Amino acid sequence: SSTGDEGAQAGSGGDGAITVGYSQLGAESGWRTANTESVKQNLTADKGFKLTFVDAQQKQENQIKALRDFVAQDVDVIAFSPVVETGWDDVLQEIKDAGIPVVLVDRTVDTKVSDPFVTHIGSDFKAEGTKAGDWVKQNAPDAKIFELQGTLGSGAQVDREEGFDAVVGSQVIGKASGNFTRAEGRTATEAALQAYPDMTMIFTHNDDMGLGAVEAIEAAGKKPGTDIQIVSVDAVRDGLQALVDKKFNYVVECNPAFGDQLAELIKKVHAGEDVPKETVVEETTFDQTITQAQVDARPY
Ligand code: GZL
Repeated sequence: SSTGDEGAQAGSGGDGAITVGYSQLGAESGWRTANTESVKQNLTADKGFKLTFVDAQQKQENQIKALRDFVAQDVDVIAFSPVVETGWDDVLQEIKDAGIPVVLVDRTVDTKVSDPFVTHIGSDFKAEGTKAGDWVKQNAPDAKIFELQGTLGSGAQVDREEGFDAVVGSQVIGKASGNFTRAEGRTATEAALQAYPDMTMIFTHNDDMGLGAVEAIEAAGKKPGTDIQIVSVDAVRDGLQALVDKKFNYVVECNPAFGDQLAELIKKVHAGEDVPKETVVEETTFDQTITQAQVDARPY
């Protein structure tokens, strides 16, 4: 738990290190892998941390168990990226009662617990949806769009859909979730190609599902990026390669590499210093003018 100066050593991993319990939601996508890398590269012993990192395989019950274990271990700070927005009230109250500060990472929570976390760092998912919608409005105003949604009930899915649909919702002819994975993106697209034969575009909530959609579109004898355009979010290297290969048409970046900013936030939270309620990470967009050299230079 957070300590005063007299307790600086107690409960802080003994050697003055800040003990951090980190509940990562899974390893479902290239984005998540890069995010985990960034967290592990920055919450290191030589930077003053003692990190307990637990992967939940996209199961909320696994996250709740990990969070309860962190309370039992009386870590100094808890950081977590919630797989979905709701269902956290009990465990967030237990963490609050234990006096352990929470740093919310990436995805968001919807809870009735008052003041459940000290600070959040992540993307503005609604802005990402809006950017995708704006491109479609400009470049494909007659597109008939199938929306390939992320994990239903996750902040990323809810807000990307809200942002996108606010701009071009009238062009959306169908929706289904691919749970942010390549395999489920492929099966959802196979079904959508049957259900919506007049679709001309897919808006996918992440690159991994979009790459699964490419496989389904090609298996159906159609050309991704031409017969069926693809607008995606994340901008991991495989997604940007699809852009160079003209299989994707537009990619909105979602930046996973904020481990350094997270480390600074956790240090301030542990020290009881003021931190902003929200840190929105920087991110841009990419279209087919991207070069192979730019893709090769991407760190993840
Ligand atoms: C967004 C993150 C999403 C990514 C997906 O910040 O939560 O989850 O867009 C990942 O690739 O699965």
